[in-house]
Amino acid sequence: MRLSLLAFYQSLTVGVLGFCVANFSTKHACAENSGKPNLLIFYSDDQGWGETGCYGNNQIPTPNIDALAANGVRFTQGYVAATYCSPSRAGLLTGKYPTRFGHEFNAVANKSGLRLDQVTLANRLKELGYATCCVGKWHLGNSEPYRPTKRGFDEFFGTLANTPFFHPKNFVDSRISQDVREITDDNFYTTDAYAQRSIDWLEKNKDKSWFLYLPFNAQHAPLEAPQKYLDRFPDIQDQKRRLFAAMLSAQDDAVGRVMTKLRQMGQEENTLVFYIADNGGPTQATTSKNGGLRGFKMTTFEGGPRVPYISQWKGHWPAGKVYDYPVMNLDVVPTMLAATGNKIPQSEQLDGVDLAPFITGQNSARPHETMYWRFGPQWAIRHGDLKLVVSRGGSGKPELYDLSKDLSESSDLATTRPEEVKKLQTMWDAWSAQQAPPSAIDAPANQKARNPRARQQSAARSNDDRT
Ligand SMILES: [Ca+2]
Repeated sequence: MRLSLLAFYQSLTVGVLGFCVANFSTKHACAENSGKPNLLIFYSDDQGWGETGCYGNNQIPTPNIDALAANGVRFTQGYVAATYCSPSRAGLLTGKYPTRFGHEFNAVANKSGLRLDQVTLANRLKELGYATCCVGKWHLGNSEPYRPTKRGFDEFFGTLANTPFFHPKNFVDSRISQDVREITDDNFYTTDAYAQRSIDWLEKNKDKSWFLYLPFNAQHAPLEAPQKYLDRFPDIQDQKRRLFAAMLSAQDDAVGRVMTKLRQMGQEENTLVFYIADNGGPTQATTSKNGGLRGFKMTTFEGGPRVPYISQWKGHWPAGKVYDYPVMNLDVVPTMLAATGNKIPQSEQLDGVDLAPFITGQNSARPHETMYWRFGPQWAIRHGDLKLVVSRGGSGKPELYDLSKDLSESSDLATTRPEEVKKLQTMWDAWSAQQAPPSAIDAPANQKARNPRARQQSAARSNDDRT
């Protein structure tokens, strides 16, 4: 079964790429000054559902992120298909549940990367003639075949995995070479540098149709910020919170700098923008709050997968709209492809949908009647407003919540509504049976080594994966 599935995906990849290559020269010519929309994704790291002004944070001003919502659509129930970094990115860039292809844990990125038979959004757009660039934290594989420039991006400027903000690790600037390089400049701060590099790349590619993917490492640990951002928050006494505020403020500035560049280029109306966080806030580690939701990053309670989710497309999307039906990060690929005038064949079985008809009101139904999550022993299904969930921090048994009345998942209905528990359990079991087994599993800390020093190193590695 696995062999036939693999063969299917390989033939699909060859077929899709072959079709695109056959049409490449024509489409590439069309992409220059074609008027096709530019595409921009801001992907924030570990930013809880409550952590921007437009999602209720009144402590840390985020005027530039809020402006995206004011000029576009703010989704109150925006989800990611996985509750931590690498699988979330795998879902974003493929439009498929990452569990479909075994990308259930961060360990995949550490041991290999996003499976090579998976087509990324950048692959698709590059074959349509788009200029493509990834600036920021990749986290879909360190070794060369898995790096951004082998996955559809013309250029990459950023880190291959988690990193400090100063003197970043695993840093690559593909303009210079594909090799990991050391950053010796003490003033290099990833968030600021990513904004500058994005602006430079946009200037260089302003006459083309372009796709810029900007996955910040803010606000992932470690908490680090230049003094100029810390100085904006003299009244926050909790130093951890003050650092977080500075990091978010820096990221908001970066969003503002990129959007200002679009306006200067006269391209804001011709650019479809998404702003999404990769998973919920790990509140204890970084203070990132989840707006009253239960759970955190790496749990299947709402605080894990529900995130800030905004889209702006001036002149196409309504301005200042609040959209309340659930959407997912898996919807970005089909929405962006549709915006270019292209469709992804149904045979590819993407899990995301084109959001355009839902945003414009052409379709008043839910984009997703049912959503699924699997994260090791934790899992969840949301069908309509009912959610059946097994999550870290819960009872260990499936719990049933009505999210339309119980946003904080505090009143378990499992014992009073057993028929619905059974129905949702059956649906999730059927979905889970269609998913691939994890291709690499996160090793629990302390199980790899016998001597204390090696055990310590093993635990550190594992914690790095998990945070
Ligand atoms: Ca993350």
